[in-house]
Amino acid sequence: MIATGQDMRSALKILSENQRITTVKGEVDTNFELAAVLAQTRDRKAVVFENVKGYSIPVIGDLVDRENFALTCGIENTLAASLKFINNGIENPIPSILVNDAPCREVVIIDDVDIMKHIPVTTFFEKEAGYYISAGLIVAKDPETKKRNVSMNRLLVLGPDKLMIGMSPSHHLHILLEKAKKLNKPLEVSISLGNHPATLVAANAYVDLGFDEFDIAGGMFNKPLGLSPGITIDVEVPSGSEIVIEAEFIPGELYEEGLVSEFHGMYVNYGKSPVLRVKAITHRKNPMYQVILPGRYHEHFIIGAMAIETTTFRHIRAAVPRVKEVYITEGGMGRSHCVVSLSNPRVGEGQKAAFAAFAHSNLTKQVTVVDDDIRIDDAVDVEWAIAARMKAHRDIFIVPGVRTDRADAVVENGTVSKIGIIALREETALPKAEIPKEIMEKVKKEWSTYKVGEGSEC
Ligand SMILES: Cc1cc2nc3c(=O)[nH]c(=O)nc-3n(C[C@H](O)[C@H](O)[C@H](O)COP(=O)(O)O)c2cc1C
Ligand SMILES: [Mn+2]
Repeated sequence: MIATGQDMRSALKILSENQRITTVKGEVDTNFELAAVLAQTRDRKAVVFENVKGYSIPVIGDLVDRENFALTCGIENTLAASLKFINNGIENPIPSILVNDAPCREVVIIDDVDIMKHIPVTTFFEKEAGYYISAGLIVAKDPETKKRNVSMNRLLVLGPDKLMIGMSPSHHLHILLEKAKKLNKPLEVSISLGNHPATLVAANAYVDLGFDEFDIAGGMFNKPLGLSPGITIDVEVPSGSEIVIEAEFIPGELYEEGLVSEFHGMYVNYGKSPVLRVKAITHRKNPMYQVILPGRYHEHFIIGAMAIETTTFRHIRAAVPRVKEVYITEGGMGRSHCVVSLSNPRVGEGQKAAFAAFAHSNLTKQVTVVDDDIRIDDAVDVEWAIAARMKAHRDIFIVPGVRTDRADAVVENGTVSKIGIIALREETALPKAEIPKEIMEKVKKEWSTYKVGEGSEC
């Protein structure tokens, strides 16, 4: 039996019960049209495309935003709650278990594999090379240690059983491929499509090589993630996956990708990338296909942002125990800009926290440090701290030439300049003008009795 509550279907059920799903009944084309609908929805509800031209499989988009994550993980929709929840998954990981009854194996296709025939793969941006699978969890095993690794990588369809896979040289999957090459061993990968928001965020956690990201998902669910063994390869996937592609790297084969969108919303050209040969496709009965609109769109940001802010929090905490919260902003595309709050920091701890954040994530290049009275996921509050507490000549520092990821928008020779903005209160700061705390609390508690704009919340 699949443990309940770990698959995309159970997440969709919760979203549906909470009116967090938009159903698109009209026919949409996989050629750009589906992407255009996702690009123009504004309420951040999950979108179910029921009528996809040429396919009988529905497509799910925009599964994850912060509210959807909170609902499907059973937590409050606050930064504090999500940090605590994801951090618990990393701090108390639970190893996955193999389960016998795997819905994702209900239908098995081995002999006539044809990706485009079985899966409604879409195109996204005009100048890209073609059809991309964007929501796949890539599962691989270290050829030396056999430890599992899970990540998300774009896959470009090259033929009925061929996919190109894009991966940053700094990521673990790339390291595993290099190891396999050295050992002259093939590297197998299972691609899991259609997953619970918690599993998607777990896959994006910046943890050490050898730390199985599925164990983080188990820690978040507080029960082991149920996995199903591969059919043609020795790599497992979540048993509740909607669709699974089993593949292996073709030794030495590379494909010139051309332009591809990045999280900053612009095209980049990364040159050649490795190619996979697909050995099997399996799926649930009546499967659904998940799409994440890549580029500069919110789901792409948020999945990464929620993972990165939690691991950044852990990294800062090791250096500055007074850290309260960490937020990765949407303006910074869920990657580049980070806001940190500290409780009663000592002199110089703001700078220390900024350096810890820079060091943790290649892509974090702006860190703003504020006190714990600031709501760091509120851009106006953060700007207030900068306006009211920062002295620019003293509190801004720039570190040029820091090694970064190739994906940064202004990367130069593999490096970027990082900026720290310390917007902390000085002891001599003007006192904050505040309404008495007990009256504020009383009004909050008795809010409904004031009949302020009937139905509004305080
Ligand atoms: C929707 C989405 C798509 C992504 N696509 C890629 C990609 O194509 N290439 C890549 O290197 N990283 C991509 N990432 C980021 C990695 O999955 C992420 O950094 C992960 O933590 C890397 O894991 P690893 O170091 O264990 O390989 C993507 C992230 C998201 C949320
Ligand atoms: Mn990893």
